[in-house]
Amino acid sequence: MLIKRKRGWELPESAATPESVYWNRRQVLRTMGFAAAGAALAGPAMPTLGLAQDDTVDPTADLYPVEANPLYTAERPLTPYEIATTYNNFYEFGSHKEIWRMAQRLPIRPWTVTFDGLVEEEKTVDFDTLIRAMPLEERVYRHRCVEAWSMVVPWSGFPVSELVAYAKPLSSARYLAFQTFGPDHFRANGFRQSWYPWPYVDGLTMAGATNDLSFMVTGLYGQPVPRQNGAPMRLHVPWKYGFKSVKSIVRVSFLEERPVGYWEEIQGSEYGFWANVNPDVPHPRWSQATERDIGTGERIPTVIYNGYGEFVAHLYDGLESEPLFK
Ligand SMILES: Nc1nc2c(c(=O)[nH]1)N[C@H]1C(S)=C(S)[C@@H](COP(=O)(O)O)O[C@H]1N2
Ligand SMILES: [Mo]
Repeated sequence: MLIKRKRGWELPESAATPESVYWNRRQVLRTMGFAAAGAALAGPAMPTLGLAQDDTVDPTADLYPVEANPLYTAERPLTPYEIATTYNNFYEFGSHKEIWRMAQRLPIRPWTVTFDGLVEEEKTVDFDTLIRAMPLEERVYRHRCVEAWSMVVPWSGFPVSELVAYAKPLSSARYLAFQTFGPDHFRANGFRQSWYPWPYVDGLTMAGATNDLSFMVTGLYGQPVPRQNGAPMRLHVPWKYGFKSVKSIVRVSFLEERPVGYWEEIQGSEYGFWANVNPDVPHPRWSQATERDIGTGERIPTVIYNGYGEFVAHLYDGLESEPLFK
């Protein structure tokens, strides 16, 4: 039984919600005829930022907060909630840093996840069923984007190895591909860029996916993960650049051949399948030697494998001939 504790970063709703969403919600409630909208907004059961669109209670909200795993902490301060949930990359919604507004329109229920390819039996499961079969915990991970910014976030979720066990892959499976929703699910704004290879996809080796660090995220800051951060379920692979951390996953495929990721397809010359966070391999247009912490604004040195080398460096032994860090 997990004990619900009040956490330092559990801000009151009004403090944690960007002002425009907050006021917009008040507007909605007023339109609906809630005279005591102000009082209702202050209540503890109010939906989170991720539910600004429909104002329904997330059916998994009762699962949070989850117990923190003391193995995964960061020496840097946590990035404030309002920054981590408003400074995002989610190209389906556009390429600017304000996509969090657009993302509020993404329908996240019903949501199913399909397991296919080299598995004992292909299956499609409802997300709310899947999450209740998984052992949830919280991990503080650093998150480093190719664009040379980073943040530190308390993510909730479960090890990807648990998802792999649930999917029952065949021994012939060597790679996994994680796929985001496509235009058939929701016509996001960025889909207008029809020349891009939608849906967004990226992959890992079986060894990478079952490494202790690989984490399937369903929540952050003790709440269900907001849409702009990849609701209802996204990957987080902390030793790799953020582009591996596929958001809003609808399909997990087990493959014999290495999948080609969305970014690799668009610009393979920049960072490919094997790329890890590495200060010594610059982007063609900028250095990766340092990064800006978006919470503190400080510029800090970038560390190989984002500082997680003790967990993952061995994954790359003997792979010297692969274009590892490119
Ligand atoms: N479907 C999808 N997943 C995605 C992206 C995207 O554009 N679409 N961007 C990636 C990149 S480049 C980064 S840095 C992280 C950003 O995650 P965050 O917004 O939660 O910080 O999501 C990754 N996952
Ligand atoms: Mo990124």
